[in-house]
Amino acid sequence: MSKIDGVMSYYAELLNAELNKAIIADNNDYGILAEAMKYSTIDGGKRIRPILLLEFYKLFGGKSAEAVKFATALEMIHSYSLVHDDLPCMDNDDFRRGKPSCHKAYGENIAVLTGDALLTSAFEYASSVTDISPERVIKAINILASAAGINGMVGGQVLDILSINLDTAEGLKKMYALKTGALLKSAAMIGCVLAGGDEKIEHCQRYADALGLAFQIVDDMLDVIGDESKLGKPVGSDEKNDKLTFVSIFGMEKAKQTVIDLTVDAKNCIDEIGGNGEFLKDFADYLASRTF
Ligand code: GRG
Repeated sequence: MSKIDGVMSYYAELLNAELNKAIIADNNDYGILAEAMKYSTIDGGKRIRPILLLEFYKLFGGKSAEAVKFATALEMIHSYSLVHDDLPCMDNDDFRRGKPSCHKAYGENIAVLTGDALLTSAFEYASSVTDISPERVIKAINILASAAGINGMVGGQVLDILSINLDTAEGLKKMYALKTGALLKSAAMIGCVLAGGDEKIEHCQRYADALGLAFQIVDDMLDVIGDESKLGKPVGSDEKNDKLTFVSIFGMEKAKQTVIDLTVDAKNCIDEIGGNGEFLKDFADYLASRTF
């Protein structure tokens, strides 16, 4: 196993254990909801956002084991977005993370409620941190809420589903920055503020902006050249849905080169921060060359 695979499987275990703690139904009458929430979060996904959060926290000298609650909350919000995005009224996808999507397994009504409960429980879990200063926790919660809401992921989803200004490169990048980038950026920023590294927050934002755009371009590339069995979802959906993507606008070669350039920029930010950021640099390379 490569070093990066080892680190990722460590985080995967950690997140599975934390999600089990975070998702609890006090009453068995609605235990089905907890089951659907766990189905949609545990044992799946690359855990990119929690990894970024915890690695930035470490980079800035954070010591509290409770930071993992924020990492878990972030993953719950990300998972809620996937559950809702797969619904028939959105992308109508039957598979997610290699298994039937939540509404296929539990029905549409429970899938809507699963997303709702993941979103709200995420804030309950993050705000239960006790050994990080309340000022830092409030700041982090504000970053998380703002990244997830109208001026972040949900706003980006609206630009996407209503195809608002997606026929220009600028419009497309704006949609990516909100829909995909905002949550990734919040991971770096939350890690930074929880550890008290605020004076370097702009470097964290720049790293995450570059990484987020590269991540989305790779996603577009994989929709053309990816392997369905590795991705755990069908490929070719952008073309099928007549969606403009970075690849359809600029072509595959320019897309590849842009990912390389963005990755170099992300790694430069880590050098500018200083300290031991080797993992975050390796992670940028890893995400740029991902095949799933
Ligand atoms: C429906 C509120 C709402 C928002 C939807 C983020 C989003 C907005 C939808 C997700 C669908 C999607 C394909 C978005 C592009 C970003 C992306 C590639 C998400 C998948 O993230 P990964 O690769 O997923 O980190 P895993 O499964 O590894 O966690």
